Amino acid sequence: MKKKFLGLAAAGAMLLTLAGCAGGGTSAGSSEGPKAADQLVVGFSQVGSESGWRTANTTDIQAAFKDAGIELKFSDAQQKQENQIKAIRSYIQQGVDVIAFSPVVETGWDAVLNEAKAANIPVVLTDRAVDSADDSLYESFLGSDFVEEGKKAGEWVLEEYKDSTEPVKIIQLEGTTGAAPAIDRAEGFADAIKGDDKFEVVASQTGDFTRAGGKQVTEALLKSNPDANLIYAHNDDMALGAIEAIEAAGLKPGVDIKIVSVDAVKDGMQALADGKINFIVECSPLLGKQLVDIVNQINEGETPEKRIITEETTFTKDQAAEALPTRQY
Ligand code: GYE
Repeated sequence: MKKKFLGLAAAGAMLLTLAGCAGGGTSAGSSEGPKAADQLVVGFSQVGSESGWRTANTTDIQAAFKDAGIELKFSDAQQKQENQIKAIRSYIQQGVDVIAFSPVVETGWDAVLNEAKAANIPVVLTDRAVDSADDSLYESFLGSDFVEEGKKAGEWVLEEYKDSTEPVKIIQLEGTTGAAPAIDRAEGFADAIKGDDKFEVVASQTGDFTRAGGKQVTEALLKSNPDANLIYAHNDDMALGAIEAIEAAGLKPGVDIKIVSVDAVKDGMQALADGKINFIVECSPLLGKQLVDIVNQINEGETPEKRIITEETTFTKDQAAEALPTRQY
């Protein structure tokens, strides 16, 4: 099987030589000029399917490439960096025109990104950032400003408790350890509340951005912190898990324990409209169209913006009720 594949690859290389393309590379935006949309191939490595946000993000990206008539090779890494590295290596081997991926964690990408660079395949980061000193390893980073999201959550907390003189005990449900949105949402929130020492984060643990994780961590943390006033969840799914744990403990989510979260997916918005979550900071998963635009720019030999920040808002209970009927995700 393997031999046969190598044979085909060798035959392909010969054809390329005959066509006069050898040595120049065939990736999009190279000296041969732009390819037609139906000749373009993009390899996309998704984080996983850990949350409602992620599902919406996958659907949107797949639909956008279908609409554009561009082939999208898709792989789900099940929240494991090693799987993403494997997928990227496989896209390099297949000689796709552009590789896009949403890095599950920030660090540990330099080696594989250098391999893509050596193969002359441009890389686009979507949704999450990498922590690398060398920003020539990717063309563009498309996604939200997570520090800003954490700050908006913290500012809501400041306002909500502005008249209170009592201490405010906060449980933080962190996203996946080492992931850009977990690191940045914690940082933005901490920054917003640091000026007033009545706010105290009494416990902070990862729920891995999942509903089950949010439930389990909340169950445990409510036992060790029965006097907690507020939960700050790095995403709606963990907040929804927390609601289950709070109710199981005989308490009222949104009243006995307030909840602020990030994303604004439909289930989260419903819980907000129902008064079980108190405030949501939006994080849009609808990145497909912009990703297609970036791929087209690269194909045309243009330089895309290095950083494209998603526009987003925040929701109160009433705003959620109003937005729900037409909410896309
Ligand atoms: O907030 C969360 C998801 O990377 C912005 O990942 C994304 C986050 C999103 O699992 O729900």
